[in-house]
Amino acid sequence: MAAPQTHHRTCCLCEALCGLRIEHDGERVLSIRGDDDDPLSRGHICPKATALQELHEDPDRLRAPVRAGAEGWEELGFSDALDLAADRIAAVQREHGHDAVAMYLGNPVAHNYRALLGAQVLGDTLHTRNRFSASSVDQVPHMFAAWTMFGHPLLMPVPDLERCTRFVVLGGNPAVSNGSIMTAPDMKRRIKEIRARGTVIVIDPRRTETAELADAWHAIRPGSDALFLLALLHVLFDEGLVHDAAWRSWSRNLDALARAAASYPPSRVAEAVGIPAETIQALARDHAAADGAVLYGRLGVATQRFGGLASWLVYAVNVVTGSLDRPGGLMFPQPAVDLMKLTKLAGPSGSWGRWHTTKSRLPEFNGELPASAMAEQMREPGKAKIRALIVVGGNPVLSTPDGRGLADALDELDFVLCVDPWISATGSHADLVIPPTSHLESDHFGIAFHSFAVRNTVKYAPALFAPPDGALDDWQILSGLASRLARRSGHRKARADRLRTAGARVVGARGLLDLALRGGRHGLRKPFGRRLSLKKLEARPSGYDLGPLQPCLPGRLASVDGRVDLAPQPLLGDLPRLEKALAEGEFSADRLVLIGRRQLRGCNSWLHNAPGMMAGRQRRCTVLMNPADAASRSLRDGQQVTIASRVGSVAVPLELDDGMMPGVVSLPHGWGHSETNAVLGVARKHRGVSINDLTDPEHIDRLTGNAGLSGVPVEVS
Ligand SMILES: Nc1nc2c(c(=O)[nH]1)N[C@H]1C(S)=C(S)[C@@H](COP(=O)(O)OP(=O)(O)OC[C@H]3O[C@@H](n4cnc5c(=O)[nH]c(N)nc54)[C@H](O)[C@@H]3O)O[C@H]1N2
Ligand SMILES: Nc1nc2c(c(=O)[nH]1)N[C@H]1C(S)=C(S)[C@@H](COP(=O)(O)OP(=O)(O)OC[C@H]3O[C@@H](n4cnc5c(=O)[nH]c(N)nc54)[C@H](O)[C@@H]3O)O[C@H]1N2
Ligand code: SF4
Ligand SMILES: [Mo]
Repeated sequence: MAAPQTHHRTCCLCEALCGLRIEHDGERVLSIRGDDDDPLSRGHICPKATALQELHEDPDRLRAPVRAGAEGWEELGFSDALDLAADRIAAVQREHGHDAVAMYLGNPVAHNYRALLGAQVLGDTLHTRNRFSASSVDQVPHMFAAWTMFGHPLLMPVPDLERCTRFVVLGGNPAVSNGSIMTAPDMKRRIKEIRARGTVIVIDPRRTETAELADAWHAIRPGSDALFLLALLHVLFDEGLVHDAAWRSWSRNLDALARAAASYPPSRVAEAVGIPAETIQALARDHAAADGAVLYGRLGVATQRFGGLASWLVYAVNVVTGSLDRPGGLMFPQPAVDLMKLTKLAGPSGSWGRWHTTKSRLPEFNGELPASAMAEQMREPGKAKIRALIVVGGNPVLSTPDGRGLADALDELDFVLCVDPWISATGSHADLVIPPTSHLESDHFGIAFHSFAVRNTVKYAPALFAPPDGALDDWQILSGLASRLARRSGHRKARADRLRTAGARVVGARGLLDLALRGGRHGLRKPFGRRLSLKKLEARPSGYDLGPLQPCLPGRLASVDGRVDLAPQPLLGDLPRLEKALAEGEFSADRLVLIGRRQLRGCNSWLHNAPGMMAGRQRRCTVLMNPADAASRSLRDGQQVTIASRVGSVAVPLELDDGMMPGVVSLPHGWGHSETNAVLGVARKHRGVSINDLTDPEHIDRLTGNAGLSGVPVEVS
């Protein structure tokens, strides 16, 4: 055995970007620890980091492409697999047009710069309007608000956790998720530090792990956040708590915002929201009085029927309380590789409603259609009918509404390709699965998440192990497929496609990253001398600290007039839909509704095959219910119950939990590893059920197209 060596890297399993020190002998990982010298994570890791070793060694991880044959999965070479995929996709596009081929990008794509750049090249070459991603079961409403208010969908501000004194968390559980659209490793320590300076408050239908660490928890009725926020604004305006400050000079439409809030006194919404009017009043007053208050809204705020409205109002509250762009408030990171600037180079920033889904008429946003409508687009006849699908690092059968319906629709398609290291529930329905190299066999740069980090830092890690001979990484697979398609293409832009894909392959993912670093905003600044480059980053394996977040408005705004729009027209136009829901009793406490939850030893649908993540005897896929709701239905703790929605039903064990708001039940997402052809030996033993066999494609934020995963009406028996 060779002498142990240390490799520095960044964990790619969640948004926290923790620095790792991996001891290895050149062939095998010996241990994985936190990197004390990493300027962002300062030594922190969570139990998931060690899964990187298990994922690398997992015998179920594919080392070669497989195709579905009469006798089950058959291995083939990478080059043959890419040729096969290109032939089948080109044939479908030739016969039925470019929209007949759809692409879905999953969450790991954002964690893998090679996949992100490769997917961009492939997407451009497909010329299809049927583009989808996990964004529309996640943060599209925040992007919509950022686009309409600040001018760019990626201009999403983050809480300045290092300096705030009052941190109010609406619909996020960072103690478990490790933070989202807020790259902030070691949330438990950060919460303690904020409490030592001030206050942490959680507003959530469940008394979450984060709520347990906070000063106060308020239960809120799922889907009612927009009403709550309007009432909060009502108090701020009504009691003269909106002061004159710098933000007035770079914002507009304050009057329209005040007019919108005027119709929502706390007394009017308290019952629907489930929070007493006096509490809403006190929350508004305390927020306005604190020096360094920040309101942070996340997944629970986005994945609901009024996610667009709620995301807008979260940002609006921060502006009118003087918190936007202020130390201790909600601030804009200034990363070394500025995604916003890069996407601006590629074309206009943001778009909405340029085309729609065939039957439900849901709008395109930022070049993508809602993932909730994928099955619909496969079934509905017409020019935009999907006949083939490419899934890159995604598992929509488990992660999008009515996953069962989607699985059935996949079986009707002419061709399904998954680019994935495993044969997942979605891969189970594929004709071809092409695996990229393991995470430890590729280099890493946090291209997406430095843009949302609570401190500006920059770091690059080379591959730990050399990939096996002939293996391809995500970039090589996706750009290789793109160049084959360009050669077979009959599109009027085929020549340009051939040039573009050839150019991209010559420069390579690493070369593109180097160019982006050299051209980035920190390119001419210290501490790395004149110009930042990959070479300089490689020489500093724990990365560079670029300092705390800095005020940067109005300069960083991307809106046409250089101002923040406090009351964007599309959002004002969505208020009648909220009014209608309120009038129709959508938020009534008599209706039992479903929400989701995350678990520490999981990563959406794909960490359940790592034995260390599944250790322990505790059942994890259970439905949580308030004891009072169980008593009124004569249900007992531990009993197997059936949960039914408009879309489907599942059977799971019941777990009583007085931390659940009455009228709300919670299931974790990412479970349900029962698809026949999936190859996941460990996960299958624990299977569980998929929450998305209950979530409803029609329970949606029609404004932004984001899935309404929270607040789905259900019955439990
Ligand atoms: N009901 C409900 N549904 C939800 C959620 C919820 O809270 N409740 N959360 C939503 C959210 S926030 C998200 S982001 C989505 C996630 O939805 P998806 O992205 O569709 O699903 P994942 O479970 O992340 O699946 C990722 C797949 O990528 C593969 N993979 C892992 N690493 C790589 C890699 O480096 N390269 C490639 N090519 N593949 C890789 C994995 O094997 C796995 O099959 O789920 C959403 N769905
Ligand atoms: N361990 C682990 N970490 C993860 C992941 C994982 O699967 N496992 N997934 C990663 C991904 S892809 C993402 S996007 C992030 C998400 O990270 P977070 O945004 O922190 O998401 P969740 O932990 O799902 O927390 C959402 C909270 O919203 C609450 N909620 C539900 N409905 C409503 C509502 O209507 N209103 C309000 N106010 N609250 C509501 C839920 O009870 C829950 O506590 O986590 C990432 N980190
Ligand atoms: S918190 Fe996230 S980035 Fe850090 S070790 Fe855990 S999974 Fe990895
Ligand atoms: Mo996500």
